[in-house]
Amino acid sequence: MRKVISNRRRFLGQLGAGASLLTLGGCNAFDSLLSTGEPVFNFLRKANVLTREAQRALQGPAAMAREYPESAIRESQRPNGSTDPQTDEYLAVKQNNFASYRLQVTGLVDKPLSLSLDELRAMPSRTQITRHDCVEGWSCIAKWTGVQLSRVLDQAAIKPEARYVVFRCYDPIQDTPFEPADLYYESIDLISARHPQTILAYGLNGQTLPVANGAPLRVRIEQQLGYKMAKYIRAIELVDSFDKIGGGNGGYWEDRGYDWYAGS
Ligand SMILES: Nc1nc2c(c(=O)[nH]1)N[C@H]1C(S)=C(S)[C@@H](COP(=O)(O)O)O[C@H]1N2
Ligand SMILES: [Mo]
Repeated sequence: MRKVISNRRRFLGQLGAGASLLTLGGCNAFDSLLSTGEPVFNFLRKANVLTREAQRALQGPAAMAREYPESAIRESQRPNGSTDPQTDEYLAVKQNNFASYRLQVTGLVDKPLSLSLDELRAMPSRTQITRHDCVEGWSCIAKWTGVQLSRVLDQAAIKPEARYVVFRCYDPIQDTPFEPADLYYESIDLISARHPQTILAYGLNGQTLPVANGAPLRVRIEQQLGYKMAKYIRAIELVDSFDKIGGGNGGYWEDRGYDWYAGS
């Protein structure tokens, strides 16, 4: 199963090495591909989807994602998607370093929670240096600190019928042509949710998580692609189906054609 991943990485590496104009620096590895030609990008994406399917079949969602040494962090995490939400609700909680922020944990739970950042920070933390892969064709290695989602789920005492965790975010993506302009949301199953590397992150590279990267709280789901890792999390909802949420496909980008299980 390691082989599948390393093959993909080798493939990406060769692609980079072959294109002499590329600067293979951390987060920006495939920028020039994106700007020079759609066909290359589409080719890359198809290859990505193929290996993703193979990985899902062979590796499964329970394996640990690779963790890196500090020396692998070469630049700051490249902000992508929403980077500065402007909704009234977000601007209100953003004041005073998110002092009024509360993470709501609702739905199929016996003990609904409303957790402040201090309460989240007081729980046992996990720090991991991992590689973020975006479907747009760039990767970035960064150090993330947060609380394991499983600990929050345990505190909320989720009901046996709960099957998925839905992340509700503060931000709409305004610059897409889709209607209605839904707020960003994502969902994962309980296997991904209880994975030891699935954390609700409030720290990035030793600092407080910046607004551009999802402050005050974003999820890290290290076996999956960037778009699964919801930023600006307002609430976590336990559900038995996501049929009636958004477009019914389990996430903002899934409603626009992306895979729900996005193995990286
Ligand atoms: N709420 C929210 N979460 C989001 C997005 C977004 O636009 N809004 N973009 C996704 C995508 S496509 C990626 S690659 C990562 C980017 O995370 P970063 O800005 O920390 O690099 O966030 C994901 N989570
Ligand atoms: Mo992404």
